[in-house]
Amino acid sequence: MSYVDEVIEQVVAQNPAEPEFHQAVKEVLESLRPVVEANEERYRREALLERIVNPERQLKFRVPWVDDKGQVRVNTGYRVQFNSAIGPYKGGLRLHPSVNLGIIKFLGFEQIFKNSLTGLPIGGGKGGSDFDPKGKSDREVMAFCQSFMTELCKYIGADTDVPAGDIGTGAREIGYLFGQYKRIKGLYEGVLTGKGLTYGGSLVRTEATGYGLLYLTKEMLACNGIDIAGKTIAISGAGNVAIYAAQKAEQMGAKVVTVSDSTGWVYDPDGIDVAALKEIKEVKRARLTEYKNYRPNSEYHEGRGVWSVKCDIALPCATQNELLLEDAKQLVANGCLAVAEGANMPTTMDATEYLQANKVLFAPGKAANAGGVATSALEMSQNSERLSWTFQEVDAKLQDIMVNIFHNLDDAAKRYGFEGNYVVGANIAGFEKVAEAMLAQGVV
Ligand code: NDP
Ligand code: 2IT
Repeated sequence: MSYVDEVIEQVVAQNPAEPEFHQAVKEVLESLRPVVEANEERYRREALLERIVNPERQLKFRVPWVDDKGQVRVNTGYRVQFNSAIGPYKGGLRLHPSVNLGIIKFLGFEQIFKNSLTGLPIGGGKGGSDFDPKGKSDREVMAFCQSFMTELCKYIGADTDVPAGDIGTGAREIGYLFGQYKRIKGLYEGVLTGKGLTYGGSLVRTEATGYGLLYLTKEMLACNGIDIAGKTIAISGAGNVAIYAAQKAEQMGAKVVTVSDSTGWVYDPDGIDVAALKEIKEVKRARLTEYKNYRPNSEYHEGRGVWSVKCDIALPCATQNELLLEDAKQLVANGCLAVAEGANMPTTMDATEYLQANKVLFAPGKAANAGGVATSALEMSQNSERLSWTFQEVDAKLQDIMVNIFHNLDDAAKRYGFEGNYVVGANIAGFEKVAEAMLAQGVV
């Protein structure tokens, strides 16, 4: 049996009931076959693949907190410190009722290669909890965050592990987490990114994932002779990534016609009103049913359906496995030219293969959404030098990083005879640096 197949088999056997983790490992290792085959003897002797699929450390802890009625509630907290070969662990904290160890491991595993692709010195990690911030008061969210950080603070630090936001963790949650870290540890350090601008945050971090997604998409299209201006875009999600993806798409002259949340989706033939979306989601923390009050010409539909709308470009920006084979078929039938993943692993493997087989340009999340973590690394740099850069400086660096990522994965794909396969390119380019660093550092 090939080394790749052996390790995939081991991962499935040793991590039962973690389908998302299996999926992420399979996708990466399948792409790495040409690299692994070229170095098989050495990698086997060094057990390189076994090491890369096993987190360096995984923490699971109890998070008790008191709700507004005086009832004690208990959630489970996680932090998976996956790989520190190229820098301190770095990755977000997801707060969503669906969170379990397998989901955090899939996200942490993806983060290793994504962070490597940014070209910045950050290792891979991820954390979170099954706590649901939706419908909770600010005080309840604070109580949860304080309890979560009371345990997490023992394991993180500006030079060891630097968490940030993800689904359900935005500016409010990062503020409460930072306050509690500082209070317990007595350290004013860049232990979290995505901080508010008055206490060490970086300009552009809020916008970075969505903006970065569009910078990379524009470059991918341009290198394939397509101009993004004038194109129709379908976006899923209505959170941090989706909002700023829509904003940048509009600035580039494209028209975004959809957004969605977990209950339904909006079709706005005149182009999504980003200011209205921001007010509904960022200020009121309300549902998308409200959108019609701002834009009477728009349609609201219950359930899922974003990918049934005719578009030139599809940007899944909500969550994992939200773009299925049947959706891919619909997109292809409607003449879609490109899919770029704002979310982590939003496209199933069979859907990805179908899109690629039908010549749809496909940018995988670990490249396309890397702008968020890249800007987090820029926030860490600013915290270290105790300076703040201007919006223009950070934005220019973000653009350079995204354009470089695209060319690195394009080049890696070409080097191994997979021209145009950006999934293979991203996995190989991300892996090469981490593998070299791991081998150089010996058996650790
Ligand atoms: P937010 O919490 O801001 O928004 C998430 C959006 O996706 C909401 O509209 C939410 O709807 C929807 N959503 C979440 N879970 C589900 C679900 N199970 N089914 C349907 N819809 C769902 O998160 P972000 O925008 O930050 O994150 C979105 C994606 O981007 C995630 O995959 C995340 O890992 C990834 N990402 C985020 C980065 C960041 O910097 N924030 C960086 C790189 C990747 P509802 O409100 O109804 O739950
Ligand atoms: O998935 C991701 O890259 C993030 N949620 C951002 C992580 C970070 O450390 O900024």
